[in-house]
Amino acid sequence: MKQVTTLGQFIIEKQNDFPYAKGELSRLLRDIGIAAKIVNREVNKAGLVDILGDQGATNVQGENQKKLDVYANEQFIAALSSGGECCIVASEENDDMVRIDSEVSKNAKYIVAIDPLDGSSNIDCNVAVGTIFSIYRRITKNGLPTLEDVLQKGTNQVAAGYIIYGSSTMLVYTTGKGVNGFTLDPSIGEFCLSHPNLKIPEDGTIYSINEGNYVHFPDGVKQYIKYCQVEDKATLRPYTSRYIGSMVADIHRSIIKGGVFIYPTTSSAPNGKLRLMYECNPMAFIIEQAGGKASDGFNRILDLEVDSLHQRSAIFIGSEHMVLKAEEFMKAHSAGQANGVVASKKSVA
Ligand code: P6P
Repeated sequence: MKQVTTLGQFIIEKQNDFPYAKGELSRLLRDIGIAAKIVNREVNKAGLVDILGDQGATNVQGENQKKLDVYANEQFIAALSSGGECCIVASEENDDMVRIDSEVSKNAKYIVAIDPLDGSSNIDCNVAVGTIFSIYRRITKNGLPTLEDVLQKGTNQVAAGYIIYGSSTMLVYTTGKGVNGFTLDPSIGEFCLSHPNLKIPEDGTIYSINEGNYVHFPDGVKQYIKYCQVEDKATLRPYTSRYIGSMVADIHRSIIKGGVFIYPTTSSAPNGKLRLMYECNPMAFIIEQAGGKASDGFNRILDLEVDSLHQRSAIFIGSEHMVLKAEEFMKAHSAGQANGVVASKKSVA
């Protein structure tokens, strides 16, 4: 009988990786795992329960909030509030940061940035969606936590992870010592270690980008797409194109099979579409820990200055050799944008 290691057991076992840890991070990760199981239950029956369709409200992104978005946001914030280890939540679904003022959290030392249900536009057509989270240590030492505690560079993350609600439900996370994947076993209601020490292939043959935006892409991206499509047996081209429209699913596939996911700047999204705090930074931390690479086409994602909660960034992320090749095309054909990309971060919407 194969030994089953649950997420809870694994977290406790790995706690020794942090000699000064007193269990707070372990409890925080456990709280996230509990909320993930609750959200999973609703995602898996979304078609049956009247939580589909637009809530009618719109979030700070101006996107219609689907009820499952709202539900997932509420569940994660509730779990983080009751767990007592988190003092602020920065969520895609909330215009401003959410201070956790509960009695148990007043001395909490962690900040969580979260996209509670990424890819939610796919919910109604039963395509994989996900949750993405990023964990930082509080910087300020006393008084109420402030925006300074939240707007930290990606290199300051102490942990990051995602949950993918797909053909199975998986939780994948890192605390800076490798990446591990856990598959939810519904028969026992536990996330069980299924993908220990995940590593992304250093090369791949799958490129993932919304080619519907082709005319609006930087020239470097257009040239890279053409490179992917050229017949060249020695380099296994033409590559395969796969685009789910759910970042978590496209990046999870890249980790398992190898590949590159690109969401560049476009004319309608001059700073990129994806959010630096709760989409790009956590995914970049995970991918680098799995041996891959993540940039905005020029600069390492984890090194980017964070100026605002909902700051956007271009992202080129996945197998190291594929990201490097795409960056070569950006340098050769869109070098002028390099400064623009960095400069535009200062004027982020
Ligand atoms: P587009 C989903 O809305 C999301 O935030 C990511 O999960 C996904 O990769 C991207 O947007 C899809 O955007 O413009 O291709 O539909």
